[in-house]
Amino acid sequence: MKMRNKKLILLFCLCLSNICFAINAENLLPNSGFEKIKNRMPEGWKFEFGTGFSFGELERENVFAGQNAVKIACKEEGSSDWRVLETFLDIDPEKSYKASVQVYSTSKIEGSHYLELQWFGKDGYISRDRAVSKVVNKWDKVEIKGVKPPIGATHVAVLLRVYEPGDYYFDDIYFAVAK
Ligand SMILES: [Ca+2]
Repeated sequence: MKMRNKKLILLFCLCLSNICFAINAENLLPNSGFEKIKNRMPEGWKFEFGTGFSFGELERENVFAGQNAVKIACKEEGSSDWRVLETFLDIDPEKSYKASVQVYSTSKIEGSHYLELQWFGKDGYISRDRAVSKVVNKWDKVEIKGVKPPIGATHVAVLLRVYEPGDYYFDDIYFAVAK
């Protein structure tokens, strides 16, 4: 094969891998569809209660895809969320990140729930980026597109967070390097 053809093929492969990366960068979260179950809970995930009155459970009826989703039933204003067991993921501060999740909310209250990225550094919490769905009683995709971690950030907590009374269902969560 001529050298020029080899170069063209190489260039084509490089472009293809970049396109694949752009479309579907590796999900950094485990069990993102909540399909693997252990002790009646989604493996690798936990419900974290903060304040108010709410509880989290595995959902088997109102799901976006597959057999399972996660639910938060919030009875009283406060804060609680689903998160990975270790809470934090290490990040590369030079890179941008993106996240999305499918959400079904019964609440009409603005800011009732968020897909939330909380950035932390060596001295603790720095800032957050978040996205919300305004659609009620229907599955909707919520997205955070290409955010750069704040200066000093070393890790992130990806939270499916609820603040106001209502029932909230989450499925197919995604968190990845944007570029
Ligand atoms: Ca699922």
